[in-house]
Amino acid sequence: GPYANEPMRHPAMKINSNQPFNAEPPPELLMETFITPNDLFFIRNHLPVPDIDINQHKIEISGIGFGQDGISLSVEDLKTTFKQREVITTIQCAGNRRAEMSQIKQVNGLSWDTTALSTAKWTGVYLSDILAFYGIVDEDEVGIKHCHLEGLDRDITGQAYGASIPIATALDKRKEVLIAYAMNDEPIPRDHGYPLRAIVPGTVGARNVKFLGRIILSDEEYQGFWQQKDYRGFPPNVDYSTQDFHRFAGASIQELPVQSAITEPRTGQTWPLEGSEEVDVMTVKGYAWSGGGRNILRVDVSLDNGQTWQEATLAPEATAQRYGRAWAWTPWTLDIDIPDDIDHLDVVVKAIDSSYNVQPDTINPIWNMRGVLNNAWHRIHVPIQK
Ligand code: MTE
Ligand code: MO
Repeated sequence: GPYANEPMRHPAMKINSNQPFNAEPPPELLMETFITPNDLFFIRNHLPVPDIDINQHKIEISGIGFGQDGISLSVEDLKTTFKQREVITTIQCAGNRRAEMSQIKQVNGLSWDTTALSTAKWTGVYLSDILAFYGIVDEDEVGIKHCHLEGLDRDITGQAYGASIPIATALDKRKEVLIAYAMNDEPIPRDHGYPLRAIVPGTVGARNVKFLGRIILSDEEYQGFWQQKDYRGFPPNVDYSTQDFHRFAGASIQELPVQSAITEPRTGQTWPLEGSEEVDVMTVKGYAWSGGGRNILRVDVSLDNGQTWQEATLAPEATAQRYGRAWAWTPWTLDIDIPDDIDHLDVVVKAIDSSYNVQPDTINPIWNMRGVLNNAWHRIHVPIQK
C-alpha cells in the first residue's frame, strides 16, 4: 500500500497516528538540547512520505513574473548559483497543546501534548535571493500577492500537500525564508522533507512545506485543502453542529502568537521529597516562543494561580538572538522552594514577547473546534510525596 516505504523512526517518539505518521518526542528528551537531534524532531505528516531521487529532482518556479513556462532548478543548481545561508528556527504545529483544549470541550484533530515543536539549524538558500536573481524584488510592481509552496506528497486522488505565504514574507530578506537542503548539517531526513524543504521562520509549521516540488507566484492563495479548509482559526461559538461552519473560517494562520509550556515535571507526576535538605527544591523547566521573530522578554511562573509570580532564567543561546529575528525558542528553568506542609503544587507559566504580547489565562476565550492556536497559560498539577 501507500505506506509500504516509510522511514525508520526513533523508538522513544510518542505516536499520535501511524498512517500518516505523526509523533512527538518525550518532553524531558526534547529539552535536553537547544537544537533538537534530527531523530527526536517531532513529525507531522498528512500523507505517505515520498521517495525522491535527489539527482533527478528539480524544483519548478512559475507564475507571475516567470513567463509562460517558468524555470526549474536542481539541488546542485541551488548550491552553485546562490549564497549558502543558515537559519536556526523552531517549527511549531498549529495543533501543539490541542489535548488541553479538548478537556474544555472536544475538538477535532491529532491529540498533541506540549511537544509538537522542535528546533533545528537549516542550511539552504534564501527564497528572496532566488526571486531577486529573476528580477522579482517588489511585489507591488507586478501584482503578486501570494507565494505557493507545493510538496511532492500526494493523496490517492493526486492532491498534493501545499500551502501559501504572503509574498511580502517571501521577498523580505529579513524574514529569512529558506529553501533548505540540510538539517543540522545532514541531508534533510525523509520525514522532514528530503531533499528540499521550505523553511518559513516564525510562521506556523503548516507553511514550512516539505518535499518541496513547486513554487508559484500568484494573485490568490494556494487553493488546496490545507490552505483553504484547515489551519484557519474559528470563533469559540462555532462548532461542527453549526450550519455551514466553513463560512466562519478565519484568515489562514501565518505568524503564531506567544507561547510557553512546562515540560518538567509532567502534570500528575509525583514529586518525591528528599527530606534531608532544609528546603526542598523542585526544578521546573520548559520553553517559550513567539511567532514573527518576536523575542521572549520574560517567563513568569506562579504557584498560586497567578496571584504572585517568580521570574525564570532564560537560556543564553535564546536571549542572544537578534531583535525581531528570534526564530528559535527560549528554553527556561526555575528552582522552586517547596513550601512545608503541602501535598501538591499547581504550577502555572506565561511568557511575554517583544511586542509585550501576553498569553490568555484560560482556554475558554480561545477555544476553537479545530483545536489550533492553544497558547493559554500552561498549568501542571504535581502531587508531593512526603
Ligand atoms: N509538508 C508536506 N509536504 N506535507 C506535510 O504533511 N505538514 C506540515 C508541514 N509541512 C506537511 C508539510 C505541518 S502541519 C507541520 S506542523 C510541519 O510540516 C511539520 O514538520 P516536521 O514533520 O518536520 O516536524
Ligand atoms: Mo501542523
